[in-house]
Amino acid sequence: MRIGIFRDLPAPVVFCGGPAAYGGWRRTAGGGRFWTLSLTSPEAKAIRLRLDTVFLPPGAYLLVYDAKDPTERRGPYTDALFRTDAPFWTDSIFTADLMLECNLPPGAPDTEATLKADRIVHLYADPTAPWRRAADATHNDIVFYPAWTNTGNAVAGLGTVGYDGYLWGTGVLVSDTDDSTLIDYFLTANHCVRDQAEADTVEFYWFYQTPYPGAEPPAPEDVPRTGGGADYLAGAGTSENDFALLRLRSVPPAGAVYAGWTTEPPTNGQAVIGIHHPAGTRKRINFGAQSGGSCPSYPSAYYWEVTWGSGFTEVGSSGSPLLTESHELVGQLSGGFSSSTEPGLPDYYGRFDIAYPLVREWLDPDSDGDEMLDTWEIRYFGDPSNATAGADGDGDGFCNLAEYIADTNPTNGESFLRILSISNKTANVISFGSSTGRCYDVEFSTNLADTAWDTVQSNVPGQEAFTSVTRTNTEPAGYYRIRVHLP
Ligand SMILES: [Ca+2]
Ligand SMILES: [Ca+2]
Ligand SMILES: [Ca+2]
Repeated sequence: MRIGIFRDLPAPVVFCGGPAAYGGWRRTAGGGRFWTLSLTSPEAKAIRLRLDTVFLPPGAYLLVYDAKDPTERRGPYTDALFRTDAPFWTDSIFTADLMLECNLPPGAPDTEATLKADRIVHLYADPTAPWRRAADATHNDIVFYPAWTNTGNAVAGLGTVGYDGYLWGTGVLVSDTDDSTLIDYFLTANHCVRDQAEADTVEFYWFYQTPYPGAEPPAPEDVPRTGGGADYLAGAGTSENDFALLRLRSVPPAGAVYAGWTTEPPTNGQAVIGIHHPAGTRKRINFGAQSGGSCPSYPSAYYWEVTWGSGFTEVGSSGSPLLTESHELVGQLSGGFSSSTEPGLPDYYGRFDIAYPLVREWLDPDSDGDEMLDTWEIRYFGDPSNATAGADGDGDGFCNLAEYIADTNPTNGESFLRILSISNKTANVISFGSSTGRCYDVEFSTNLADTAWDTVQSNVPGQEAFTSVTRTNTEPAGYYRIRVHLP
């Protein structure tokens, strides 16, 4: 759903090495300098600004803020964020009067600051536009379905600078099967985020929902938002199952959760649930069934047809998750026909089981579930399911799973977790073979038969090749041992 349009600036603001024609440098109390640019887009609900070229000296940064309320600000944007091969879009500021500010630290030469701003996105303020329009009472507000509150907190509204303006959609954080990491994978429809250039611009709107029954729903500008864009990892267009898998570049707010998923196809007639932001409004929920039909305009092999018994979707719901009664994701909304007047017409969701082979390397990095990641099994055994956890093919006394945990080579009998040396001088320096992807605990005991050993140091990040830990008191004499674990 388009909720904003491009407006090119009457002339690009080019700012290269000096105050140019748009206002001079001013001094800050701290000895630095700053420069501001004021932009007005009448009737705008919000503005994003495209910076085509930016170079900033170390310590310099940009800010954008509401000219009428400077506390409404985003940034600082530093040089590390700007890329030479892609324009940078500032985060939305909900105002018609935007200020762009460039700050230089004391002593920084202004000849090193270069900036070109040439285009804005103007988000509609027209009250008849779908964005923030009056709530439609026939939608089911998720606040009245507490069993879905937690799963609903995986769902976010999505703002994307698309080819023809600012698009609104929905998407969902999805979990992966690797419990040792927490990575912010996000699934939406490909027609909401088509490629890396669009993913660079995405803003995620969290908890855009009625906080408790009877409460006023929040405005989109008042909910937590993550900017900074996303990495576009995988996707397929509408001629296939219309999905995009992203990885957020900024951490979502506390309280956001990760939806589980399944590749088990929902059977015809199986109950399914949709959670979405219809027409860019607050979060809603639908209840229906996988209805088994197909539509000529959707290649049926790639889509689930869904018919709602309660609720319906609208533009803006695109990309939203389809879930089973077990709260497991099975697809994402591409489009369809349900509406307020004809809620019983079907919708079409791209099938997650079809996307799975393309997203498995991120979401299911241990596809055979033996706790050894596919990448490791492929590296040493040539196939993601070739390693047998309990086998010890290289005969070093450590089974493959133990060698995986230690990140040692399971095909080399000389490679296994061990202490390399212990110095016995004024301090004991314990050196052991290690990997940068693992953490180590060093323990001490005077008696090998002890069940509880003293911790010398725990959670020591592994260095490349070997790591050393020092115990300063050398008395009493005793024994050391090393434990290894995933971070
Ligand atoms: Ca495995
Ligand atoms: Ca072994
Ligand atoms: Ca080995």
